[in-house]
Amino acid sequence: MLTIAVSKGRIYKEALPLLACAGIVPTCDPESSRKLILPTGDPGVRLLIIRATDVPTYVEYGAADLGIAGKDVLVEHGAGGLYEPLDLEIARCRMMTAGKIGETWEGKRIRVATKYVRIAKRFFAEQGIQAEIIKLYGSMELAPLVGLAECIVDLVDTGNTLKANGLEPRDHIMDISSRLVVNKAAMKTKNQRIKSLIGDLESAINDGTSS
Ligand code: PRT
Ligand code: MG
Repeated sequence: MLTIAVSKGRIYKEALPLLACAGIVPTCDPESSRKLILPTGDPGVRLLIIRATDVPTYVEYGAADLGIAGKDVLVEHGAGGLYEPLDLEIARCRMMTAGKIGETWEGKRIRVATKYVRIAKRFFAEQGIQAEIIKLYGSMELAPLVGLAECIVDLVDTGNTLKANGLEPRDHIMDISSRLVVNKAAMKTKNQRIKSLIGDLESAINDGTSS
């Protein structure tokens, strides 16, 4: 049995066509079903539907053999315990700093609100900027509007969320896309099955299946 951990929402939607190319088609939809374990047309493959930030944990402990997770989540988790053999080139966006339109923080000690504490700490340290990092779990855009922080570190795609809240993007920290991650023991014990899956996904990406 091959177990693949994936989060519902944008990653699931964009991964579906790629998985289909590898012969993996879930038999029900996680948005309408409440099932957390989705069987697929292949009796040897199942999907676990979990929170995006939990994917590296399930894979690292071997509760899932493979997973699909954003680079943001992997960097923040610390991906040392996992293999990351493939960039699936889906759910793309950019990790950026942002602040109130027209306001600058140059030369000041600043407060930074973010879900990405590790990434933010590293970025501001590299810039030589003194920053107090405030951990939030969502809706980071609110923080500068109510004086919790001068700056946020968040994912930006179209930029519409920032704009709708009177914020503007500043520094580009890194490009983000979703990656295939593999449990290190499973890579050995299920090597052939996993290698062939990676091969199928690779061809699907090169054929432009997800775009
Ligand atoms: O939603 P939930 O709390 O369950 O978990 P999650 O937010 O971690 O999951 P989900 O499904 O929202 O995101 C999963 C992954 O998708 C992330 O880890 C990223 O790798 C990837 N991804 C790609 C994004 C975006 N694009 C994105 N735009 N994740 C979030 N956003 C958010 C962003 O945080 C901001 O609030 O969308 C908003 C910005 O979008 P624009 O288009 O307005 O700029
Ligand atoms: Mg979300």
